Amino acid sequence: MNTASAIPEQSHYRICPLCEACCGLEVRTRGDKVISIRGAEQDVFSHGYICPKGVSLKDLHEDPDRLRSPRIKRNGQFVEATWEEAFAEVERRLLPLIAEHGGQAVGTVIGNPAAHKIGLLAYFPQLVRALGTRNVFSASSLDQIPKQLSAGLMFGDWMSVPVPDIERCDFLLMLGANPMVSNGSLWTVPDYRGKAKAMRARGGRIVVVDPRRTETAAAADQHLPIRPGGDAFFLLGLVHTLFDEKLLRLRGLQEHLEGLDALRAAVLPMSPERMAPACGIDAATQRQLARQLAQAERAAVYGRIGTCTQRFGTVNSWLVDVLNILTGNLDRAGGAMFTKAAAFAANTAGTPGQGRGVSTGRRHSRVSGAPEVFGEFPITCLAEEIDTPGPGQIKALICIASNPVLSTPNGQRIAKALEGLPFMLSLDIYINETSRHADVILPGPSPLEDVHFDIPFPQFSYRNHARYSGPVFAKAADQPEEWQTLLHLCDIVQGKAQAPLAGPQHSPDAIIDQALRAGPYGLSLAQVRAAEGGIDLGPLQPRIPEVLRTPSGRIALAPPSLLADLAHVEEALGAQSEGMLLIGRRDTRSGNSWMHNLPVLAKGPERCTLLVHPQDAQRLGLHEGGTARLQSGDTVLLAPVRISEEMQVGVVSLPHGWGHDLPGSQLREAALRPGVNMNALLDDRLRDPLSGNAVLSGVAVCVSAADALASAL
Ligand SMILES: Nc1nc2c(c(=O)[nH]1)N[C@H]1C(S)=C(S)[C@@H](COP(=O)(O)OP(=O)(O)OC[C@H]3O[C@@H](n4cnc5c(=O)[nH]c(N)nc54)[C@H](O)[C@@H]3O)O[C@H]1N2
Ligand SMILES: Nc1nc2c(c(=O)[nH]1)N[C@H]1C(S)=C(S)[C@@H](COP(=O)(O)OP(=O)(O)OC[C@H]3O[C@@H](n4cnc5c(=O)[nH]c(N)nc54)[C@H](O)[C@@H]3O)O[C@H]1N2
Ligand code: SF4
Ligand SMILES: [Mo]
Repeated sequence: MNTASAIPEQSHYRICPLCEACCGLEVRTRGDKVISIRGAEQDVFSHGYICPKGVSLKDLHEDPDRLRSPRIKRNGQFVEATWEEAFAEVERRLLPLIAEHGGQAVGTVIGNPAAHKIGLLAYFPQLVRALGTRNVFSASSLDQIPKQLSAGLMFGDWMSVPVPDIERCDFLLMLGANPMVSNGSLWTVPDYRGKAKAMRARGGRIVVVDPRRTETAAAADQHLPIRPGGDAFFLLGLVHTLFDEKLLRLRGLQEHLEGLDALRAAVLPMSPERMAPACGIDAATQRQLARQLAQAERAAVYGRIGTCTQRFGTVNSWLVDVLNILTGNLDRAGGAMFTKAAAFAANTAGTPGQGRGVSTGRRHSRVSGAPEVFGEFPITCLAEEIDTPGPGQIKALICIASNPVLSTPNGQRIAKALEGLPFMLSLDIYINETSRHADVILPGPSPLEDVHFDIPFPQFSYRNHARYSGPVFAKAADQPEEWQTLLHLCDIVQGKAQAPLAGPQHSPDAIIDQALRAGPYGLSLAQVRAAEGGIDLGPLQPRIPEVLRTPSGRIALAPPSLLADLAHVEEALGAQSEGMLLIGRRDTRSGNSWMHNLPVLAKGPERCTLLVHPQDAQRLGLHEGGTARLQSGDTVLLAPVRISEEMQVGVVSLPHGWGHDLPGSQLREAALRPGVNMNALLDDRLRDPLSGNAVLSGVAVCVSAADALASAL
């Protein structure tokens, strides 16, 4: 008998931290080796579903490029350091800057993976407070902040975002989302594919509005190819039709609404006939869809990132819920409903049915004067806050689980700004396009060494549930938890560098237990832990008026700032753009900018390709497998061409998160097929002014053949 087989195989339950679906996984191990990763059948929420990324946790755990100890930059080179040395270096470099310029001069960025990690999410605010900085930036302003703002204005809390009750729904209208690939966003719904299939098998209909015939659109009943950026016009056409054709059906919502007349007046001029040219969907189709929505027994409208990353992101997000309300589908079984999370939800705390609501613009960014939203400034203001001299300039940056050099429009300006920055600290697990600029890098443990309890996603889930998973492996003795690192940074900033790392009484477990006990189900951590695979808390239930936290205790149907923005929608009606419109796309085997180093995901055909409609390809002289030249301003990218009828004429698609050929990154696998960074083409000044969200879609670029000679042969 050899020693390997003498070590028993073990099975561990682990919630996947890699996307919003939060699937339960079964990780089988022997000793310190991962043998297999599967969907956990016993999971009450995901029932055994898994995607290829879940399997990649093994590669992530084993990745030789993943940092297992801190790095300090000495003479331009990273050297390995102990934790003591690294913390001492932070103290030595950061404290004098704070002493000279104040805590305000320290910028903070927190990125996407933090949303899945309680150790980062729950303790980041303490670091911000310890610094006393207003310079807080995050991936939210590249993503969902418009939806949070519209939900906040309408329902009173930033997290009160209704989700489709897909298991009881008959008609789903979906805009700007591709859950078949993304696995859902602001809608925690593992196995969307299976649920959509079941819905259609029951006779339900799914209509997808997307510039590209995506995987989700191809599997739906109807695909409406919208002009990129055209959603506000389209949604207004639908809302107008509901009033115009007297299709309103408010059901029990009527007594909980305010602003119906103001809304009616505002949409009066927005007829489908006027909106059609701007959205590319004809008036008859808009009217018919509005009728179908109004007549469906149980319908839901859902809009996601494609509707947020536009000039009218907040208006779009608002109109999606206006449609849910006017058709009587908000807060109703089979419609768009509010999840009731077991812990951490502001909409289960305080006085039920009333609250302070939300506000924005309590302060403004120094250079562009962008309003603060949800405690943050737009991340597209980061570079200018670093590279524009003057009082209040950012002199040091703490970047946590974020890669803005690749994920943010004009990331090349951020890279340049970081080069000139007096001090940068990264909390990251790789030396990548952003962390290569750091002076100190502090890595977190492997995800398999971490506890998992989600704060945001159980607030957007298709079903109520409570789940927790412990670490699969013990971490190295000297490796701090990420929350300990954050708390120790607070100590350093407050001049208490000698304090020991925080003990278990400060751990996430203690916070989770408290939050569960204070939550609406009165659970404890011990109870949730004991139930491996989680506790099912049942289908979504109606929550109006209890869920509302608006000052009036009503749903605000016509928030003044949104009505005011309609004047700009009106102005944009006749706008023309030149060139091809560029949109993004996600791939099953990717996770934004940082998962291209994992062999199990990296294999297969090249994925950073430009999708082009055959007619455009012919007109531009592009051919399958050839090279396209994309230009915007001074920036030129070369990308391999794929010709596809999924595209609409005049629109091209390139995925984001690529461009792994920058000097100094240490991502060996990713560097083999680096791809190009589509964000290098985007303009960091283009934002939705209400939410500060970046415009990532529908931006005009010049496309031509880079290999014109080759194609002529
Ligand atoms: N053009 C375009 N751009 C986009 C988008 C788009 O659709 N189109 N999407 C946007 C969206 S939705 C988002 S959310 C953003 C995401 O943008 P970012 O917030 O920048 O996130 P990622 O690109 O996922 O990079 C995550 C970083 O976290 C690190 N990391 C991973 N795991 C851990 C961990 O456990 N601990 C720590 N400390 N670090 C870790 C990775 O190494 C990487 O550096 O990108 C946005 N950018
Ligand atoms: N495999 C994989 N999964 C992921 C990620 C990943 O990178 N890879 N990222 C995760 C993250 S951070 C997020 S936020 C979620 C996002 O999850 P989703 O919101 O589902 O994101 P996408 O798949 O980008 O789908 C957005 C869709 O909007 C469309 N679109 C573009 N412009 C417009 C427009 O003007 N109008 C309309 N109506 N549609 C438009 C695009 O063609 C695209 O199909 O995915 C998460 N899941
Ligand atoms: S769908 Fe998301 S949560 Fe589920 S296994 Fe894949 S990456 Fe993990
Ligand atoms: Mo995101």
